[in-house]
Amino acid sequence: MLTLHGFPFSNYHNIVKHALMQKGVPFDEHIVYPNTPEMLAVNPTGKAPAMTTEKGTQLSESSVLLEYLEDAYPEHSLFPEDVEVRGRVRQLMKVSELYLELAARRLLPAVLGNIDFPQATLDEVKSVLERGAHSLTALANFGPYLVGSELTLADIYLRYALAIPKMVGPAKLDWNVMEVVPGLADWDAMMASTDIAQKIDADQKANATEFMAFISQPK
Ligand SMILES: N[C@@H](CCC(=O)N[C@@H](CS)C(=O)NCC(=O)O)C(=O)O
Repeated sequence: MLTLHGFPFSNYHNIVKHALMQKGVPFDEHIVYPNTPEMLAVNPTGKAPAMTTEKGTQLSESSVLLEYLEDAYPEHSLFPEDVEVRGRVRQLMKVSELYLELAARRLLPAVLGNIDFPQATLDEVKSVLERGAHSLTALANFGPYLVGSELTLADIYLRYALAIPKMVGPAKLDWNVMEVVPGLADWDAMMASTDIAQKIDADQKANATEFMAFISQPK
């Protein structure tokens, strides 16, 4: 059986876990924390998540894992049939990663570690986040999913890519992505209401104490 390596507090881990559950692909969840010898043994970057496929190949990078799952398990596809719409799904995933998740992640130490950042960094992060929010507004149709009536990988990716912007925006930038993108709050509530999202959120909550203990250990 396929193994997903990572930890349930991780938003990137949860993107892949959600896709596996949505596709109905059986998997073992191997709880392992970043940059440990155990993680480095399955992923040279040391980051979560990683995957050992049924044939024993070790892969990493959440978007690569999603593409692999679509190739290896084409049934219950999370990509639309139409290649033009598929392109839009990939565009939304990339925008979510580059201009929302990664930008906001820069300020995670400001929230979790209460570390002060120079105003220039805060301004720079906010301007990238605004670019992401503007792009989302232009590209998503919320009908009710991001590209229409069917759930796609773009919805799954964005749900977890928003975790850190939702946290750091209001706390450090006086800015809230949920308020600036019309339709996003309703979409988010719809995404959170599914059995799969609720299971993932419950697993994340249950992992919080152990993860916080892991990151507060002296390295
Ligand atoms: N580009 C990677 C990012 C994964 C990532 O940043 N994972 C976090 C956990 S949410 C991590 O392992 N961080 C540890 C580190 O950056 O050293 C992906 O898409 O899988």
